[in-house]
Amino acid sequence: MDTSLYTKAYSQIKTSNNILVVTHEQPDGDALASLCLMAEILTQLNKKYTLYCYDRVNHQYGFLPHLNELKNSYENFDFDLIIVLDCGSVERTKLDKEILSRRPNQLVIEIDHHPKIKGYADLEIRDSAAAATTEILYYFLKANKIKINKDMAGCVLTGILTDTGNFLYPSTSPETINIASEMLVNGAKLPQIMENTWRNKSIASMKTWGKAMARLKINPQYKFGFTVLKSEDVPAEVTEEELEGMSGFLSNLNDVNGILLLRELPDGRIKGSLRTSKPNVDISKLARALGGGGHAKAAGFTVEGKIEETDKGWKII
Ligand SMILES: [Mn+2]
Repeated sequence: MDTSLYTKAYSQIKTSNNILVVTHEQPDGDALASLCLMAEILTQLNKKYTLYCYDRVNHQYGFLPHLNELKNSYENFDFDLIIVLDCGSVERTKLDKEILSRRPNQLVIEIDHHPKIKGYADLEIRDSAAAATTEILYYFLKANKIKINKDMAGCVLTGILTDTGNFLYPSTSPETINIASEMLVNGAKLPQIMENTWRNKSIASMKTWGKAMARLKINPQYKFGFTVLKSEDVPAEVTEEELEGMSGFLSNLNDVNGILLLRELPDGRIKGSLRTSKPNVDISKLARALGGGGHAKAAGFTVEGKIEETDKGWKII
């Protein structure tokens, strides 16, 4: 990565006065940790900023600094700089109309590790080999000689751990491990992160995972594992976050090219999560063919419909 992009982005931030920092809908640990890390950088610079996410956030991430400042509304769209973090596409901000029709004096910086879909930012920092957006932000901190405090270190490590399934996914590189180790030295609290992001499953969510696992089947022709969760399988108290790691866990299944988890959402749509641990399989191609997107090893899509059981198996109607 060309470090001049990092220094350019930092100078742009320093000359801006009213900054919007935004991440994707249904945010995960990396999305929120990136947002909070940027908030900490802006706080150190004494900048006026708004942290925005379309969806409300579960309290489990309350340990991240600045998370209590997160809003799902804003007063006026008169920002002079918009920083988009961890969004595979501009649509995932749910502010795409505002961002795409921005005034000439409104600049957009995009920092992301998803494969490129369509350019829209004035300055794009993209590294699809990075394990997390916070990994890219680590290089941003280094390139700009920003002192990494405990809070920043915690954010970088949270993004890395949640986006690699605690170093299990193939996106984990030697650099990822080195950065994580450096963050521990800088004061990141590993036990606190693990308690809140991993050892946080309720009995209701464990039983829901159990239902999905009990139904797991393998398609012998494609060597593909798949399972479904109907909306009645998921009790209301089970949060989106508690179901988050399930597809990653299912990808531990041996001798398959990948897995698919189909889950009915309360709003009448079906969410498909695709995972693979095979180095030569790019699962995002399948996700894109189904109208979704994502990474080579972890991708997904959403379709309208319901899941029905037939004698031949599960069917989307
Ligand atoms: Mn991410």
